[in-house]
Amino acid sequence: MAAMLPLTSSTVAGPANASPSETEGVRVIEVTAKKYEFNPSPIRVKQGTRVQLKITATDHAHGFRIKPFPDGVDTKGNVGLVFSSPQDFQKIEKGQMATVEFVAQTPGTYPFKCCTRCGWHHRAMKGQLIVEP
Ligand SMILES: [Cu+2]
Repeated sequence: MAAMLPLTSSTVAGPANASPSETEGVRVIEVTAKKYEFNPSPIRVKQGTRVQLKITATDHAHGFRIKPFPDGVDTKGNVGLVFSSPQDFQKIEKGQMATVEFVAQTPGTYPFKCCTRCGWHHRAMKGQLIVEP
C-alpha cells in the first residue's frame, strides 16, 4: 500500500495553464500542441511514474513522436520509456486529443517533436520530457 500513497507536499509547480493530476498512480499531464510549440515543455516527471500525456492540437493537425531512449544513450540499451500503447507516434487532428501512455523507467532527457507536417517551422516544433531519478 505504502508505495501508492501520494506525497503530501506536491512539488508540482508547472505553468499555470498546465493542470497535472494523479489518478490511480497515473500522472496525467495535459499538453497543447500549436504552431510551433508544445506546452508545457520541458515536462518533468519522476522515474518510475506512469505517465499519460493528453495532447491537444489547438490550431492545426499536429503529431507527437517521442524517442523511447534518453539523449546520449546507446539505443541498443534498455528502453527508457515503456509504452502501454503500441506505438510512440500519434497524429492529432485539429481540435482533437491524443493520449500517449508510458512508464518513465530510466532517468534522462527524451526529446519529442511534431511528426505531422504543420507548416513552415514544423521542424522546429520540439519539446523535452525530463525523467528525474
Ligand atoms: Cu508539425
